[in-house]
Order: sequence, then C-alpha cells, then structure tokens
Amino acid sequence: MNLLPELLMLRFTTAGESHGPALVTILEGLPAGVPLLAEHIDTQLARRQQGYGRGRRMQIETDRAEILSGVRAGESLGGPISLLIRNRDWQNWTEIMDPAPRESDADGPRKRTVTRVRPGHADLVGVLKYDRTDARDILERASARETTARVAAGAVCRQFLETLGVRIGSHVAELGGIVAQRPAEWPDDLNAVADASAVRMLDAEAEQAVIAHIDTIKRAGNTLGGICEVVVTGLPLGLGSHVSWDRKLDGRLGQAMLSIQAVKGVEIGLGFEASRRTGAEVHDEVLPAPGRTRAGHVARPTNRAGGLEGGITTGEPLVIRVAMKPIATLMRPLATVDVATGAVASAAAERSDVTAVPAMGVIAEAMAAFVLAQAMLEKFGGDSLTEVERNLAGYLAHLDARVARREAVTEE
Ligand code: EPS
Repeated sequence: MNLLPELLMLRFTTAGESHGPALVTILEGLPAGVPLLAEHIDTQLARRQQGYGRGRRMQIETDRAEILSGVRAGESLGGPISLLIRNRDWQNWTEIMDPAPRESDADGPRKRTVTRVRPGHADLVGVLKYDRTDARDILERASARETTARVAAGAVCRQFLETLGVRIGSHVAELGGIVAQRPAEWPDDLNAVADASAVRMLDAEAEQAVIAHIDTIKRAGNTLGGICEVVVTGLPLGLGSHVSWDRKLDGRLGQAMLSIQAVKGVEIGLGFEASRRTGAEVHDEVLPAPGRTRAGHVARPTNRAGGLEGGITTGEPLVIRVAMKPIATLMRPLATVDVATGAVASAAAERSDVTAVPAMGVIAEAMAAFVLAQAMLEKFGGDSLTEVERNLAGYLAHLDARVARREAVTEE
C-alpha cells in the first residue's frame, strides 16, 4: 500500500471519553507560519458551549485548549499540533472512569452502569458489537462531548483559512420544526449576528417561539432536533475535483457533516428542493464579471448550486445545510430491553440536553473548516504559509491572465 498521499494530507484524530480526564486532538499537516494563539481556539470552544436548551453539564465545563505541541511564539511549526481540553466534570467521575480494575469484587459493580440501552443512541449496537456488559463503555465515546475536540481542530484550520481570505459562519435555520425567515440581506459578519441569539437564529420572532417550545418540550421530558446552515465565503473556484468519486468536494463535505453525532442529513445549495424543480429553475446562469477573480471572472445572479458544481468550488458562497435528529436521551424514556436481563424496561435517563442544534452549527463550521483546509492544501500546498500564499496568488494571477489574453485576442 502506498501511504505517501495520506501522509501528505492534512488529517486529525481525537481521543477522550465524555467523563474522562480530558479530550485530545492531534492535527497533522498544517504548514508552518500560521498565526495561532490558544485564545483563537478558546473563542470557538466557548461558541460551541452556548445555546438555549443545553443541560447542566455546560455549567460545569469552561472549555479551554492547552497547546501541547506544534506551535511556538504564536505560529505553527509544521509539526503535529496537539491540543488538550480538560473535562472539569472528571473530578466527579474518577472512580467510575478509573482505567484501573477494581481491587476486589466485594466492592460491587461500578456505579452508573447503563444496561437499559437508549433507543437512538449507540448503546445497544455498541454493547453487542464490542462485547461489553456496560453501555457506559460505549456512550462515553459516542457522546457529543467529543465534538469539543473537533471544534479545537477546526479552530486551527479556520485560522489557516482566514489568512487566505476564507470566512466561515453558520446560523440555525430551523429548530423543532419552527423555521427562521431568511434575512433580506445576509449580515456581513454572520456569526456576530447568530451568536447574539440564544438559539443562533437570524429571526427574532422565530427565536422567541423556539425558546418557548424548548421550555414546553423540556417539561415533557422530550428533546428536539433542527437544521443549521453553514456559509463559507472567499473560496476560490477550483477546490475539489470532478475526476474521481473520492475527490468530489460535495461528497467529502457530506461525509464530514454526517459524521457529527446525531446528524442525519446534509444538503448543498437547494439540496432536496432541486429535485422538485425543473432544470431552468435550478441551475445558476453565468454572466461575465471581469474582476471577480476568485469566481473565474463570472457572476451568477443566483447560487442555487450552493457554491459547488461537478464537485468543484465555483467561487460563490458555499452553502451547506445540516439536519440533526433530537437527542436520544429522554427524561421520559422510551421502551427498551435491559441488556443485563433481557427484560422489557424503560431506557436509562441520564442528565442531558433538550437540544444541541445551536452548538451543532459551530461543530459543522469546524468540520467544514477541516475539509476546506485540506482541499486548499491539496491545490496550493506547501511547507510554509508563505509558500501556500504564493501558490494561491500564482493561481489567481493565472485566472486573471486568461481573461487578459482573451481580451487581447478580441481587440485584435
Ligand atoms: C451528552 C450528554 C450530556 C451533554 C454532552 C453530550 O453530557 P452529560 O452526560 O455529562 O450531562 O452535555 O455534551 C457535552 C458534554 C458537550 O460538551 O457538548 C451525550 O450523551 O451525548
């Protein structure tokens, strides 16, 4: 097997359990010279902790990243960047999560074992597949707490993308079936506006309705899902490729989004709606627009494609919609089977959130940042940020030169 292409790619992995000592991220393949401070990461971690409908756990945690390697004097060094985020709740779980075996069986089973598996969570399938007796062995890793480590990796990628003129934002488009009206004009700084809302919506009326709905659903011991929209601006035309299935950028973004805990659907641009319209009502007409270098010197009056054609960025804003199912831990639990006895039971009801849709938007931004940083490095890669900037500038100059050449021929 040829490992070289994979080794040259930007990649990251996370480790850690929800109530273990800490979460860890290792991001490898970022060039040297990317400006990076711990506060860049902490800002994103704090955004992920916001949102009406979160449970008490978020009051315990104040996520902060400790940079363990790969950064010196505020800049990346080109080596693996490792980040540590401590779980403050760990101190309440040291015995339950202790990696060492219990000294004697006389101490009885560990506390907080879960055998009444929750429908919709990884509990049942995980216990059977990994041959465990306690679903805690599964749920600690399946927990969306892991997304903290993803957001940390994404924050580093975001720093890299920002130096190249790319901005990523998101907002909640729908929560618990309540749809937010789209603003007539997108705010210049999408996140500044979305983050000011308790549910990250751009529609104050819908926000109030959602908050009331969350309160009602919480009283009923139930949970809610919803849809977030990620918007990325400043991408140059030409990221991703049409030539092979695994290089198409829409496919890669889809995989990244569907890997987020509780995410069940992804749409790009019009998404499913495109299938209900005629071609003339779907495809974006192309007009000449000299000077719009990153879009290949053309403009489109509409952006129904959501910034991707043929698996390649068009230079128009990338628009991804991500749908999350309601959280699987219900305070008024559904029926299940106790895997210890085989008997009918009510599912376990652990402390949890009513909804985490506002946080999911921040996580989707992080996953988009990773995939796009990877795509940028594939096209413009180098060992230093200077080299990447030079490669991008050379490509943009080439797009300009194509127009200049054409104009010269037309004038002759
Ligand atoms: C989660 C359950 C809750 C959430 C958690 C995800 O945690 P706990 O069981 O400790 O109350 O708060 O999310 C986070 C801790 C986080 O940082 O997002 C689950 O079961 O997925």
